[in-house]
Amino acid sequence: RPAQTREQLLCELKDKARLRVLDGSEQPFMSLGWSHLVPRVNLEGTERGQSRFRTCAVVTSAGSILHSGLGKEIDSHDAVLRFNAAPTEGYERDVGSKTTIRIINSQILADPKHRFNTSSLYKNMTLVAWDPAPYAVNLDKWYASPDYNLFSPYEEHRKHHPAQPFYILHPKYVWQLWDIIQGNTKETIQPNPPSSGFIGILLMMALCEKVHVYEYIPSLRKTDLCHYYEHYYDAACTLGAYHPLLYEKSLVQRMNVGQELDLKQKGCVTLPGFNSVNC
Ligand code: NCC
Repeated sequence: RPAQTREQLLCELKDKARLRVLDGSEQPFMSLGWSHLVPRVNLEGTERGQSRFRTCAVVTSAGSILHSGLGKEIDSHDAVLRFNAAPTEGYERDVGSKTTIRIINSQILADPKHRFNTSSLYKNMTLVAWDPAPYAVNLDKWYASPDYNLFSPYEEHRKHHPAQPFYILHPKYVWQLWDIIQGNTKETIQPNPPSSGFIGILLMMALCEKVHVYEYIPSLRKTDLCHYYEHYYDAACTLGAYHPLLYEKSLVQRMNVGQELDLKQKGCVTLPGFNSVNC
């Protein structure tokens, strides 16, 4: 049954969207020795019931963040999450300069054009990667043929930079988020995983007391410019084609506890972290 109120929705998410990363305890990763490969500290960083960060910012890559002047506000948060290859250099006034966590899809690891191993975009921060595995996840099959090969670059990177926290999201977590979106949407949504944006928002709700999301729901600056960092125009970047973006976004809008004016002027949605939700 779909959640009726904001409180019900938040409680459903808190209950079902439990953060899960590959930890080497399942096959084939167990035999591959991944329990020694993955970071020893867990992503949440603290005991249950305590948040790792107080206030957090999720900065989407949407073109509408250009000329927002939100940089200072974004950097004032304890932790800032960014996506894929989104840069800060040259855009500090609008997007800030702090990056605490970066979520990357498997294309970033697999496609040489992103220079994952050498680019400074992926250094000095926590990395969280994911790959669109099939819905009925079989980890052996997924390891043998991921959408984009993220496994060998991950293994390499862990060996060369063991001190950098770097995780791969469990595909069951990604599909669990899809189930929650479908369960709260009247229409039948496409059977493709949620966008990195939705995944990042839910991840931060597990890590922070309060989450401020910028330009996921577009402000009055709404534009067809896909990303703030490149000259490419496509309304599908904001509204969705492959990802169920429209449905993810309406779900996030239903969870907003912030002001209507913040949404219009800053494209800012405010969400309570799971530890701040009492069910
Ligand atoms: O474009 P992308 O996403 O990297 O953007 C990150 C997240 O920001 C939100 N967004 C972005 C643009 C926009 N106009 N409105 C938005 O709301 C979305 O929530 C989005 O998830 C992805 O989700 O991983 C995605 O990645 C790109 C691409 O792979 C990477 O940028 C690496 O080059 C995908 N584009 C293509 O595959 C061509 C995109 O579909 C989804």
